[in-house]
Amino acid sequence: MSDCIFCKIVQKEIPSEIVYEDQELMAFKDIQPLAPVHIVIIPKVHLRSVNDITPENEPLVGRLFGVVRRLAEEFEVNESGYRVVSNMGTDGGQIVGHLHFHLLGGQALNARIG
Ligand code: D5M
Repeated sequence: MSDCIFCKIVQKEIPSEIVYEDQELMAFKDIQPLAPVHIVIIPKVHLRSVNDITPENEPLVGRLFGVVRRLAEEFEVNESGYRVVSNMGTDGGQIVGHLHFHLLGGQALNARIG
């Protein structure tokens, strides 16, 4: 998608602090961190949100969670704990319309949801 900021990050058209990349997946530091560890993990293919996950791309999303787990280890939050969030749509507070998962940790996070 030509006007998608995360597709531009995938294409390296805009800079980002990439912490993981393979053929299908990418992870980079969130530009507006809400916690000491705040990483955004995305599939490179442009899916708009969780609503776009189909049986065909479920294996990709499953692999994405393997990357989440490895990043949690690498950034040393796997023992202390962390949160994985995907915002969807208006009520979910989604700003960027490219499926992504936030990995948040490095401090005690507010337990409240919403
Ligand atoms: O939030 C989208 C998230 O994407 C938000 O936390 C900021 C982050 N963001 C936006 N632009 C960039 C760039 N260029 N680099 C890194 N992070 C970025 P959501 O509400 O989940 O849609």
